[in-house]
Amino acid sequence: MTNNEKVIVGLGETGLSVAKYLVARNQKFKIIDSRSNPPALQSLKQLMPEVEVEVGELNPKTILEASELVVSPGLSLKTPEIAEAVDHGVPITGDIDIFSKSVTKPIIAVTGSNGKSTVVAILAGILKKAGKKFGLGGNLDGTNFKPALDLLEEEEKDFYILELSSFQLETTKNLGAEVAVILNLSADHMDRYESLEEYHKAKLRIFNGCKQVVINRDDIYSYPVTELNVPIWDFGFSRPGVNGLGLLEEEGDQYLAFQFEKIVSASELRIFGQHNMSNALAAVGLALAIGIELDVIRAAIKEFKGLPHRCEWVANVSGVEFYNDSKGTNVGATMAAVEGLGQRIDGHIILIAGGVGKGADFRSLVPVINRWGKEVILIGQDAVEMASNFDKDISTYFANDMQDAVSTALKHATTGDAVLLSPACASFDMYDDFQHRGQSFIQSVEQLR
Ligand code: UMA
Ligand code: ADP
Repeated sequence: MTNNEKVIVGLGETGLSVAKYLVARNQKFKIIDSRSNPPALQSLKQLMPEVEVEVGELNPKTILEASELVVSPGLSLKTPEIAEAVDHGVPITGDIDIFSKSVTKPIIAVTGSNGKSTVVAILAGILKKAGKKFGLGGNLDGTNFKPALDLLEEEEKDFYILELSSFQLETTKNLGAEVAVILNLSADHMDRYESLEEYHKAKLRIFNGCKQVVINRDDIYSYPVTELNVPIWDFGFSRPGVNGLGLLEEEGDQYLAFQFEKIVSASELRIFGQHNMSNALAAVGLALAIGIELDVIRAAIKEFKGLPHRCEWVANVSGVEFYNDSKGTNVGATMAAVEGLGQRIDGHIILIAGGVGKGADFRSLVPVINRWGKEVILIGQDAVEMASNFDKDISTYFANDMQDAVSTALKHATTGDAVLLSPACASFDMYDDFQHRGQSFIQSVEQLR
């Protein structure tokens, strides 16, 4: 028996954006959140005081009687109350699903374990240079942040760039993107998914109904698993072929290239590391797919300076460089950051890592630490668990807090070494979010001077 009312599950940023969207369309709904004081409660009370809200638990009755559940990305569909509703045939949707049904302009959709924000930011720079009107939203953070549905309340755009998490894709049925990409896949969120396959399956939903695909030649997980009869663009580190982006070597220099045409030399990029070359190539592929001229792309790529908290240079203290990669929240990200920085410096890396491990297998970090690292300083909830995965010959220290970690790192460094914060973990045991953690690192480094 339904009460013919939609129920928004979750009153965070997403829940609030869905509420605004439904109110603007005169639709009746309720909101429910298991937290007693969900983050967007005050905003909701101010903006839409008439909306009925239940907090403190997910009342099964409310959920089972819903005409449809609009589930926020932070909640797994396996949450018992939601799973029960699914079993009873209550329809499930999410903000991106709603967005895809309302939008009338092309979507450029980006997912992957790492590099999403960097790629959408490069693409945004390209579209800006091309004079296009675009909305940028989805799973972003900080100043770039806008839940997707909020974009529909703005003036009309030529394109929508969406950064999408696997969580958002779980509730998205037929995105119908103009072009979609899975940048790469490595283990993340293993506290939510039973296996890498389950996580991959969520990501693959990005291709549903898409008109063009960009694939990463170097990552088999980026390929659609079902035959899609649509144009394919590919990127990777090898020489590019037809419709391909890749690297060309010429007289000792390396160039990012489209087919046989050089775009920029690697040394002209302001972002470093192989992973960022991969990100730049992916962004070029997406831009070409929507018909942007190569000259515009070239100019924008050269200007992109990188986002804060992603392999960001902080300071040089007594000949030691400090880098903030607080957004390195999984093992794959930290591997890329260590490798990228290791290739750039003469000395070795002292890595500051740790936090909430999300069920990750930290053994994969060992080879890059052995190759580029000097020692590891661990902080946070899963520090001991992380250390138990490392070889005995990796010097490991435990620090009480960020200040302790940073000063210990400096003590152990010599000129030419670099200290890198790239935690391979989520931050919420010690901080509000990764920006807060990055700021704490920056402040701790400043106190060394
Ligand atoms: N929660 C409850 N009870 C509820 C509802 C939520 O405990 O009833 C918890 C969730 O388990 C989660 C937290 O509250 O731990 C936030 O969940 P939410 O769905 O309310 O989150 P939003 O505020 O709507 O933010 C979400 C994304 N967050 C997540 O998916 C966890 C934001 O991505 C995104 O910017 C925003 O929607 C708008 O699209 C952030 C993120 O951390 C950056 N994403 C993860 C990542 O990048 O690794 C996926
Ligand atoms: P996301 O939005 O997917 O989290 P970001 O662009 O914010 O990705 O980058 C987060 C971190 O992931 C970076 O700080 C870096 O450590 C790592 N990273 C970025 N791009 C890649 C990539 N293409 N492959 C592997 N790791 C990457």
